[in-house]
Amino acid sequence: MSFKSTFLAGIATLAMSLPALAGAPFEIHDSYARSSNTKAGAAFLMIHNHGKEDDRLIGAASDVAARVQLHTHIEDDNGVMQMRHVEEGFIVPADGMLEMARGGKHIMFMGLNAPLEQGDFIPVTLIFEKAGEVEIRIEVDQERKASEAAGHTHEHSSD
Ligand SMILES: [Cu+2]
Repeated sequence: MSFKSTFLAGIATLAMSLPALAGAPFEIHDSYARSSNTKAGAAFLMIHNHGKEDDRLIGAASDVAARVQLHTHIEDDNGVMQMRHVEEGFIVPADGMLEMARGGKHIMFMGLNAPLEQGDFIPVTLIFEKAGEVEIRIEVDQERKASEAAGHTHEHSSD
């Protein structure tokens, strides 16, 4: 077991010992998943934090793929968008939201155990620093246009 997977397992154990999630102050919408090929896919969603404290999405897990990571896109020196694993995760600000949309932050599935089928709901566990684990199901929607991903996004880099 690599250092990283040991570390993540530690986080998961810690998260499970936290109180019930019914009290998690999150509202999740506009979630969907898609695959670019038979080996890799990604999920996008908006997480609103109605709580009074910032939280942080520190990981995600799913049995649909061998590895699940939090990724973002950044532009390299040549203006090419590159995916980057973000180990520290993403802040979900109090009274604000974390936006994971095409061309930006996303949950990455690497090593899909089976191709993602249109209309399927895949189980994903979101792991938060404070709220612990939140289990959701994300619909596979290969046809979703990037612009529909976020009704209230402003600017969008190319997909
Ligand atoms: Cu990615």
